[in-house]
Amino acid sequence: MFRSLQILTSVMVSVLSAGPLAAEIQVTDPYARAVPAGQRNSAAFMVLSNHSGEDRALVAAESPVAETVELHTHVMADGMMQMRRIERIDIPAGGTATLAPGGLHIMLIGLGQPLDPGTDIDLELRFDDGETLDLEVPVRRIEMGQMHRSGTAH
Ligand SMILES: [Cu+2]
Repeated sequence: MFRSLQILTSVMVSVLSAGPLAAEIQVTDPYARAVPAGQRNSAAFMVLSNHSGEDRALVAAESPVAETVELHTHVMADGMMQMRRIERIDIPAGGTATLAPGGLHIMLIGLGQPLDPGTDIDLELRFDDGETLDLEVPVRRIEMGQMHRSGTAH
């Protein structure tokens, strides 16, 4: 009897932390594409790392500089690279999601101001567990290379 009690008390109990889960999402190298005055759309990019043991997803974003912020990806359709709105960007447990020109991005639609290189914009990310993350995202000039000379794509 005494012996079994000893065994019981030595059992390791794993305590589930109820801490802020979004803190387990790390944002690396965020930036937004510089656009001149009069251009209505831009996009933001970053790497999202999930240090938690559960799959997470980015499900929404907001910014005071844009009327609408959407999550987008690029798909090949009819031989053309096209942007498509998506509901979520999955960040697997222990993994990353990379948002980059020509791929996944956060689309800033209806800009109320030019995005000048060297400035920052506020961007709020919302995750599937309801947590949010406030970012200050530097604006950078991005060469679109041979893909999009027009500067209209992201
Ligand atoms: Cu887009």
